Amino acid sequence: MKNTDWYKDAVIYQIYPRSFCDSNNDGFGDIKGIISKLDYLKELGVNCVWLSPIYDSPQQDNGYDISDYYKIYHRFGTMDDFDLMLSEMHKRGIRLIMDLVVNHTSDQHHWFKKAIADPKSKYHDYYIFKEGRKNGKKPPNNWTGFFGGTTWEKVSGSSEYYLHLFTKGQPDLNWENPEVRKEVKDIMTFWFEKGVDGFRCDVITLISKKQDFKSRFPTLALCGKDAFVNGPRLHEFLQELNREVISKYDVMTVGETVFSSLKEAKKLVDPKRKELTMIFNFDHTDTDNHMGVKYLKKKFKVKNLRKVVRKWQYGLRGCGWNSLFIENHDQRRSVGRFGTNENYRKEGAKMLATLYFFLQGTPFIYEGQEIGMTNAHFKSIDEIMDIESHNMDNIAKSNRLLGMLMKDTILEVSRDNARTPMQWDDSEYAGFSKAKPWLRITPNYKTINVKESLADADSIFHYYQKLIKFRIGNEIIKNGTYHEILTNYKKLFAYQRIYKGKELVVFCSFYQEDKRIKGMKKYMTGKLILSNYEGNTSDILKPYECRVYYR
Ligand code: ISL
Repeated sequence: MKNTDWYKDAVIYQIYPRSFCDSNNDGFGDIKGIISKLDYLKELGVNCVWLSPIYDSPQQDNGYDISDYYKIYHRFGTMDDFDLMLSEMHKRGIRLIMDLVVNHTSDQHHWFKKAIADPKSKYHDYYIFKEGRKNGKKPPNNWTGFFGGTTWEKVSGSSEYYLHLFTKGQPDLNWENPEVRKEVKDIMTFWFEKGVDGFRCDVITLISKKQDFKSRFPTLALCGKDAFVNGPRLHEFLQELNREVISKYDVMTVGETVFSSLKEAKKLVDPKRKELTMIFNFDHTDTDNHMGVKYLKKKFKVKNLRKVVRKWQYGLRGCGWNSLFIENHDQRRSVGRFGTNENYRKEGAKMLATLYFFLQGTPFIYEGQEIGMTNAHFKSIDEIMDIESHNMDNIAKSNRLLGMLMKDTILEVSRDNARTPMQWDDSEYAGFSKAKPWLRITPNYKTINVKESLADADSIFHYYQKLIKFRIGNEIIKNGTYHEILTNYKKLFAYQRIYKGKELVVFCSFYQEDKRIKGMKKYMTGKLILSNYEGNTSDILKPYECRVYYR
């Protein structure tokens, strides 16, 4: 079937399965738990789900280390559970996007086990093995990976090392090998044949590597980046997947593209080039750090956010489609982030939601975002499970300078902030489970939970419900041009979307006090369709106020 552009009217809800809902009370979320909450998602109004990996895995990186692409991890359930979930979603008009993690596998995948057991087997060339320097005493080069430290692990009893850009339990696949690409195409076909509606492609811009494997000039983080990000055959590989598999189904793909410039992104999502439908860029989530390194925190400024939104709204207009998000399973929560303040949780959450929902692109909502879940406020590394945080903690402990730079930051920016169990109600374990969960619940679950949100007409949940309803099928949001207005205010983000003589005007205040906005009145003609403070119609915006006018 030909690709259609249903994705332009999609609102996608991301589920992190181990933290969503636990049906069998083992402290770990599962597929049956997800099925039990589909009516909740329907009520919220989303029409698509992105499911983080549910495949068989030793779970070193919570499923982003896959040991069998054709099997469901037993704690999530069975393939029958999966089939039921998919049909129950489709029954409700909810599509499903799976996570495709094919830059690397788990070291427990049978390909890798065979590659190690017999260097002469064909599977040896499925991965990237290189001779170490100094007769195997030193790694093949000085590259460093995403979770800190060398990207090479020595094969015991051999002078060879294998490449892993993430943990050593995640060996990188060798995409130069056509058999590897054939395996990936088979995996995609298997899931598409089941009726899955697309893939979120994990770190897809890392799949092609420069083949010199030489040391690079040493850098603090990600040394060798130029060799493994946006490699020379990236577009060729994606076009091959598209031509041979993706184009045969009515599906969408969203590539996770770490360090993708706009120029690169345009190539990835230009429909004429037939690669990906859209990508996740991280420019906006990097507005509060230096050089894309979240441990190097920087003061957030609205003008920097405006700048990156402008860059992508103008940049992809007419030649590609944006994805829009403020949270995911790798990012800390947005409440209290991006210039907002936990003391104004509801106001801030609604304001940020408004800011990104009226932009051009497909919005994603991460589980719990719709009820304004907060960061976990970890007190010690012992409360954290994420392997990345532990790796960083070890690095910080072994290096005084880094230790000082990263002091306190690890707890604050840990990915586990977003991974605490979903807060369904105020019962013990927040209605997520009846058993102690795999990661501790955020203590505020007694007041911040779904039950409370559903009962409160003014809740963040109900606000998202309105936003979603308003935006699905709205031609101005889908097609309108983007124009910033009133940019002389440091803590105001205001813009118009214009289409066929109609317009939406969006005001988002990041001021923590009342602020008169001179020049606002002229945009306030027309109908006030949405706001987070009922009854305010003056040109004085209240703390974190947002308003949308239609005229
Ligand atoms: O989370 C990050 C930093 O804290 C990112 O650098 C992240 O590692 C990067 O965006 C890649 O993320 C994806 O691939 C990883 C996995 O751990 C992440 O959960 C996934 O989203 C390796 O598969």
